[in-house]
Amino acid sequence: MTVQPLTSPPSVSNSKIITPSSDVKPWPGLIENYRPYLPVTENTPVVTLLEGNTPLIPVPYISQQVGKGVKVFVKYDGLNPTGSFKDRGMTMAISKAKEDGAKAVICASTGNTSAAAAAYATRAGMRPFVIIPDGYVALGKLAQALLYGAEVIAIEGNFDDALTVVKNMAKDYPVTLVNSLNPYRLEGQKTAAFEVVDVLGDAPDWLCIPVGNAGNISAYWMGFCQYHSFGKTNKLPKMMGFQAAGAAPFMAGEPVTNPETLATAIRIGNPANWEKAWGAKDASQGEFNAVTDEEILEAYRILAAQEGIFCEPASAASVAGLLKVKEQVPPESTVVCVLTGNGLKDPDSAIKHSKNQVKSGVKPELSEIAEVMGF
Ligand code: AN7
Repeated sequence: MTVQPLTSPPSVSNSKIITPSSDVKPWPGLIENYRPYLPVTENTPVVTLLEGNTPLIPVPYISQQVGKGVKVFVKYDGLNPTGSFKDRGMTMAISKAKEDGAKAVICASTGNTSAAAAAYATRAGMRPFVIIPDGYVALGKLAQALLYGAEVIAIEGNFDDALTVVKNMAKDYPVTLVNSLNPYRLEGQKTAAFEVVDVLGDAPDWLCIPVGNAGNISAYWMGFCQYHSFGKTNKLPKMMGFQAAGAAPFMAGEPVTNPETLATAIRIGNPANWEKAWGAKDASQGEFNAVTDEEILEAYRILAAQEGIFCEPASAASVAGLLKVKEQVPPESTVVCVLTGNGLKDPDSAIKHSKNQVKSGVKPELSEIAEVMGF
């Protein structure tokens, strides 16, 4: 049998092929990129989906709404491999669990943690178990957890009940807990603060962030403080944490027994990282505040329809919060709002709360379509 020699397509001359310059290196994932700042050794088996390195996007419409020459950016962590910031913590937690010889992991979740745990545990050859509040996990997140191979158990109870269950399971059974009580989760998540500083050249003046279990706000603060101690930033940001009004234990000053919000990701009444988050708020002279579901939805729609950025409702709490307290923002300052999850996670909310709806029942005729288009 003769093998045809490979030839270039005749219309493409080699001189026209653009090759990447040799100093452009592919992103190696956040553990490799920030290895000196993370509790890993050469013996740690790094489990990665090349998470991190998410864009810091300027949002001109929102900047204009705040006014006073304030520059607002969003850290769009919905572009991580499973669509949320949880991948940052999970690459660390699963790598360390694998180093310790774990065969199974467990988490309670409002959805995103379960998707990330399932993906990374599967990749590491471990069994993922996830406990969710029945009926309160967005469709995309559930779809992910199932397809990644998690064993999904829905309980009659809320996230706080699920967290209590998994803490006890991890004590009594051979499963490693990968909720944010696992310290490696926060170690991974702190890299988002590093990335913000690496792009801006310094810390922002404010960091606005949604708060649920309060792990992410604690992780960002750790990251900013660590970079500051290494001389990578001149300043530290004010940490501005926003909870949903119906699930705002930090405003109540005590756990909330029946948290309710359409932002199901942050439908949490008893945050596990309570002390750490208050420490971050106090040390940074920041603030906690609550935003109503209506304010969350308004920010959700503004992000999509004015900026072209689709996040999930819980993520929009950071922008809703900024717009709520915009009078307090110092002139000419730089503000980063964290968008924790991708809008595709929750298609039901998008369709239900969009001002725009499908125009259906239209015949495939030019004149009729033109009329619907307003021509
Ligand atoms: C999109 O997945 O708790 O304050 O179980 O999914 O660190 O809890 C999710 C939390 C914000 C709150 N935005 O972060 C879970 C879970 C989104 C989230 C939060 C979550 P934390």
